[in-house]
Amino acid sequence: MSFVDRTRSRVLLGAYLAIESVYSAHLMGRAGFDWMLIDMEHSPLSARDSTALVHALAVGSHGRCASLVRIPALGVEWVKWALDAGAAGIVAPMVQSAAEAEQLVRFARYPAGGGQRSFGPFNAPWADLGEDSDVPKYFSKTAGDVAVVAMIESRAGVDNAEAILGTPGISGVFVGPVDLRLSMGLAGADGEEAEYVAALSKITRLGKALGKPVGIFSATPAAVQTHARMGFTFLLVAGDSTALVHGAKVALDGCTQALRDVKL
Ligand code: 3PY
Ligand code: MG
Repeated sequence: MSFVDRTRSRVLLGAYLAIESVYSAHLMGRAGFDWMLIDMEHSPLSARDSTALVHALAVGSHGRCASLVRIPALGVEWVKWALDAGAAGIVAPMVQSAAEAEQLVRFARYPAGGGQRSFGPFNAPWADLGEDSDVPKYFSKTAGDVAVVAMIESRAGVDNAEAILGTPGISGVFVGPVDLRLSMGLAGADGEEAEYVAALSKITRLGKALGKPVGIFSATPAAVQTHARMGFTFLLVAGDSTALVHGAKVALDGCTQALRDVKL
């Protein structure tokens, strides 16, 4: 089932991968997340790294975790490498206008889907664990289902949200709350300021009206509840690097506390 179809039945929980390690992608794949953002925007992952991570996630999760590659910029080469890896979708940062959304669709969709994506998905079959996976199957059956997600994370993006989300070939939008708030002169990943809340409400309202999923980074369990109630259907709630720091700290703090009780 495509990523977009999966968002229709329940709220999907995801994490990001920032560590260029196949081993760590396997482990994160096994954790049970519905989807994973492979973050080329804010981690220096090469195209080769992200291709390996897409494949490792498929294996680690037994094909259950959808990989969405966040490309570093709206460049045709990034879109090609991400989709030709066999990713379930791409996420493009800082889309601010219908023209940028149309450009993204041109790069990401084959001509049958209204774009100009060039043929060459030779790595794509290895993200599909089916025994019959091969390049022709990817081209004829899978490629049309890839999620093409535009990030709205600026005031301009919010102003143009209807045109961005309504662009044919755009599957949905993902809100970057930190950048959006920065563009509003606000700090942090969440808040209840009127302009910010109105922006999120506008985006979820549009998603519902157009039948397209909207996602967001939810920094805390409380934010997960708020965002789910608002109508966001795919949430980014954790990451490999933060999980590593958190897990190490929990172990260290627990043992430090335990040692205090030992009389030597
Ligand atoms: C942001 O909050 O700006 C993001 O890009 C989160 O992924
Ligand atoms: Mg951002």
